[in-house]
Amino acid sequence: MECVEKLVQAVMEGDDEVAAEVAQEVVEKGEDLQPVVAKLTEAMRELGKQFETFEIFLPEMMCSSDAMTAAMDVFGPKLGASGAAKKKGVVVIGGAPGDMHEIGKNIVTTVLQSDGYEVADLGRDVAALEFVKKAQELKADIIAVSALMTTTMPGAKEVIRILSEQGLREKYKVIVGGAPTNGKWAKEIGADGWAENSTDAVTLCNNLMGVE
Ligand code: B12
Repeated sequence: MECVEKLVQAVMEGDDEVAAEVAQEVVEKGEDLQPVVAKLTEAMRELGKQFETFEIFLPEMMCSSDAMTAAMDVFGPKLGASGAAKKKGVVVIGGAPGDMHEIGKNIVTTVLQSDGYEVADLGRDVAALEFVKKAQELKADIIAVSALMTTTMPGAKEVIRILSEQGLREKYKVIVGGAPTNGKWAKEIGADGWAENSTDAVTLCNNLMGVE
């Protein structure tokens, strides 16, 4: 348990080298990684609050982002390895156009992969048309758009508009998420679902795919 706390501390302090090292220790100790990821997510949320109340500033936030990414890079393959053997579905995920935030999207990606989904992560600031093109190329089941700013939320609506315009809307389930979003907005823009966090994102995808 002690090394999990050390890991949370490394992320809070923004030390990516220590975060990577301790994440490796956590893996070697055979810890259940899902609750560890949940704790790190909680820590990032706490940092988010501190950022908003000017207790910490951009450089600190960026260091913590790097430390979180370093830990998730170590966990990613391990979470995948412990995941379901059978592919549950194909998800194309990305950050909304103009949105450079990626931590939450990366967590959702990793957790979906660990639950048996094939996930194509298009990265951040993804053009709406790119989501559609990739979904067609990969014969995806779900398109997932992550928006962290009120100004980038319309990007998700644009993805849905393009799908409708191209007569493809029925082919894909579209899900949305990110701190400023909510279920009401998701309904308003005609999305198939919204989830508050990575655990709920898995439940949402399972429900949409009709799997457990
Ligand atoms: C970290 C951070 C950054 C980092 C991003 C680093 C990175 N590599 O991602 C840096 C410092 C670079 C940054 C930059 C900026 N940021 Co910033 N940032 C944040 C902060 C503090 C935390 C976001 C975060 O990582 N949270 C932790 C993760 C784990 O949570 P999450 O992202 O919400 O994800 C979870 C859920 O939402 C959900 N989820 C996420 N995506 C999806 C997708 C789907 C499909 C589903 C189902 C679920 C889901 O699951 C995730 C895991 O549980 C937020 C504040 C906040 N409270 O959100 C501001 C915030 C988002 N940033 C903001 C702003 C304005 C900016 C900047 C313009 C600069 C600035 N003035 O601060 C630039 C934007 C550049 C751009 N064009 O995008 C504003 C946005 C305001 C708005 N208009 O809505 C916020 C709200 C802060 C604020 N109050 O001012 N930021």
